[in-house]
Amino acid sequence: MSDGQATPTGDEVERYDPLSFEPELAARWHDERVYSLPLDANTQTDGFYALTMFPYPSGDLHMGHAEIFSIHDTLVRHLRMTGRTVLNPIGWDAFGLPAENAARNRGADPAKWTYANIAEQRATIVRLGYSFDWDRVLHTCDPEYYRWTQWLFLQLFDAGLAYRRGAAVNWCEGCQTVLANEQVVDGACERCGTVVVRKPLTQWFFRITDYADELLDALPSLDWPERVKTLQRNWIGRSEGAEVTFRTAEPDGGAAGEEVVVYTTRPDTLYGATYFVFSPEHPLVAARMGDDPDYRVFMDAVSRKSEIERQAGFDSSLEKGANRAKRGLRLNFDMINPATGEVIPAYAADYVLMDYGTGAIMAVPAHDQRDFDFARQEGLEVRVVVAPDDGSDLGSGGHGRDGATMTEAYAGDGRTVNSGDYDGLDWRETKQRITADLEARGLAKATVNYRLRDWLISRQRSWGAPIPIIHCPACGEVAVPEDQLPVRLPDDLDFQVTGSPLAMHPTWKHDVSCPSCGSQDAVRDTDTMDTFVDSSWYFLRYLDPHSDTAAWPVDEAGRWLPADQYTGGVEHAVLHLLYARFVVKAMRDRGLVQADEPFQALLSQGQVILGGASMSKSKGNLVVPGEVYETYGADVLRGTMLFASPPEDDIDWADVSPGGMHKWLSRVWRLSVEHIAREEAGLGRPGTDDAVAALRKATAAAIVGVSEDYEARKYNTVIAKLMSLTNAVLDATRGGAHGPAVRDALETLLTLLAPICPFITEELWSRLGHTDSIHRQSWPQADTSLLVEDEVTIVVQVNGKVRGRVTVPTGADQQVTEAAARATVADQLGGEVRKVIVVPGKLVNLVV
Ligand code: ANZ
Ligand code: ZN
Repeated sequence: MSDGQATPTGDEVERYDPLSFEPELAARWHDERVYSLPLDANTQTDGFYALTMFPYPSGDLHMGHAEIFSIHDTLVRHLRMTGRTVLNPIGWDAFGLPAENAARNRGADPAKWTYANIAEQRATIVRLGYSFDWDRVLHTCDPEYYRWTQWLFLQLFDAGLAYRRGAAVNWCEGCQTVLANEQVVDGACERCGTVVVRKPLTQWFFRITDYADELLDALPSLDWPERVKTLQRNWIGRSEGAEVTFRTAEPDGGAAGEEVVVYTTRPDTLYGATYFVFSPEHPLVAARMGDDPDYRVFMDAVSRKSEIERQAGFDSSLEKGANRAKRGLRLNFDMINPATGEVIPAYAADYVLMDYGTGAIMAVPAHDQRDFDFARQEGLEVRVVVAPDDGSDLGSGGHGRDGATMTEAYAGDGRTVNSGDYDGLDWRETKQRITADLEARGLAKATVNYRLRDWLISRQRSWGAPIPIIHCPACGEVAVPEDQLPVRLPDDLDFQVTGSPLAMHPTWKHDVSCPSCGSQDAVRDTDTMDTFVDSSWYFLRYLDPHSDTAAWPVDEAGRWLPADQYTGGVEHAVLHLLYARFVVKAMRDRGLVQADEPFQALLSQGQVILGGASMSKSKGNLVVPGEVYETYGADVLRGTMLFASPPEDDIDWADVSPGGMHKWLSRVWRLSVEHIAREEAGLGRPGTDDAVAALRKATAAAIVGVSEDYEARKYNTVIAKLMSLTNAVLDATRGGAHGPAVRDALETLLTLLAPICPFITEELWSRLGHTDSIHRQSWPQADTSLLVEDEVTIVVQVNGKVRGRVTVPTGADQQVTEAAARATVADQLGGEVRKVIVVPGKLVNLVV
């Protein structure tokens, strides 16, 4: 900025130095609990529940946190200024493996490690001015919290929604633990690199599949991004098909053979089923192949493949590739196709999963890519039974309908062929008829299947909420009585042991007797819960986070749920959101929540990347909020984040300019302090009428435009418009205006900017002489009369054809308008005007 280096009074203009006032304001807002919503305000009916995904406390905040919190806080501050009562809590998702790893690798105490990280993150959040309710802070690792996580488990247990069964799990020998699919990378443990194997283990599950239909059907009612809904829909994976009964072909030809049921979504392709595949774990495979050495070798190889790899083979939507080779074993018997009566070969192959459908399939290589790949690999027949409607040859390049020359499966629409009486029907019609015909013969049953599995919640780890169950030799699984909760973690765990420190603790699990029969032989369950259980209900706990009488206040849950707005990363689009939805529905069914859903609206912000790549410590391209803060302060960091893009888009830090944001805020600062100095010096001259009118109009226009953009959450254009208003103020002052219109414009600018840059606006607001906080001001209202244009342009037509345009004063009457129109086209009339049609403010049509 080139204008004036000194105030009108001759003093040096004070530079914008955010770090000279931000820390003090931040501390005050925090210490005075300015943004706390008292518990008795819970009863408010106009309440807005603004929820943001709570952070995991590993190290300090990263740029992703700064982005989400900046978006979220802007939303919240704007809502408050528009008069809403906002519940804006924060907490920490504080259980989990990293603390345990720190304990194992560096001898840290997991609790100390966790709370130290929380303290660091909290300090950063305070410094950055995020207006959370510091009275409602929770940490999921606090006994006062996990007591109720355990209570939640018991609710589900009591409802029959928590159960134990044996399941093949991803097992890491190195960490001695079960891994979630996401923790298996290229078949190895994400943390230690050990090859992951499948191992049967007794595990706790939550019966989320009971809610599969509802979880799916309610999606349209949610104001969520389509892509997130699609991810959930695919994860639930509902499909309609039929279970069809096949039989084993017995060598003597006479015996009836054993029944084996398959699940298929395409019963219409039954005539194209040229072979049969069992999951390797299918009981019939073991029964028939038991001692076969090839079978042993095969099973050994299969067990080394992780669930995730097998899913990849199973999921036809994933790209085809060399690593998708399917492992198969020809079995020592055949099957009979119930439609054709043909004897078809039976295989076991790892692309068929035991826990989906029935664990066995009819393979239709012409129309299923997985089967096609396997058929080509094994040299099996490919028989076309669906022909494209347009009569084109499959694979067009002259392949004909010959399965032998197809290069990939055909999964499109078409007519049924090679299928006896069904030939010529649309495949959907065939699907219905074949299903009905087989049903009539007792060979099929229409069924619905889901990809969704029950939620495996047990972890053989120790920095988590212990599962509140006691195993008694006489009574079985017995719930820990509620008044004995929490089942506390011992504080003398040895993290150097192999396996679960909790299970290896010498006394912990034995220090208990059966609550039901008193047996001293009872032991505690030594598993802890998946941390997704902790985060599946924290938004309920915020309603009264320190209560020791209830997990949450049921009445108030009725008022606050579903949360009006949830902001967070798309990485949680599936599991966390699905689990929270399930828990709310299950609790609703116990009368503990009224809502059907936890989160009505969802905003998934983009990622912060650098030069097109994701940031990471290992790549050495990590920008941390702390650095930006040290140089520029919190407002610049926040403003930069929001100016970079609309909230949903990624931010490439290589393209943004904290320097540019700093420059603009410096200009706002200078304009304000100069104005204040002028007023104090009695130099507040109004300026010319034109300058004043132009500035007042720019101010009103900014209020209208910016308010709309806030509602639409287009914070980047909010900032752009405020930059324009800043320029309008600058123009006015350069033109000699220094009076009330400038003050109004500056105060409006600051008020409109307050949700984004809370510090500079608060500081200047107080320097402008206000004693109350800018954040408690109500939202500015525009004087819209200033925005009415004083002239309008009218279209002039002759005989309905446009012949010219003319401007008339706004609100001009018919006569004036008509006269102006006639004058404009006088030389084009060429005759007497017979009729005049006037559409006020728009057009005049002269008919000659
Ligand atoms: C014959 C067929 C023909 C199939 C065709 C598909 C296309 P979705 O839609 O995901 O539910 N399938 C069934 N159980 C399976 C298992 N345990 N492991 C691997 N694959 C299995 O998938 C259903 C289809 O996946 C079923 O329909 C079956 O293949 C296969 F042109 O049967 B289909
Ligand atoms: Zn007992």
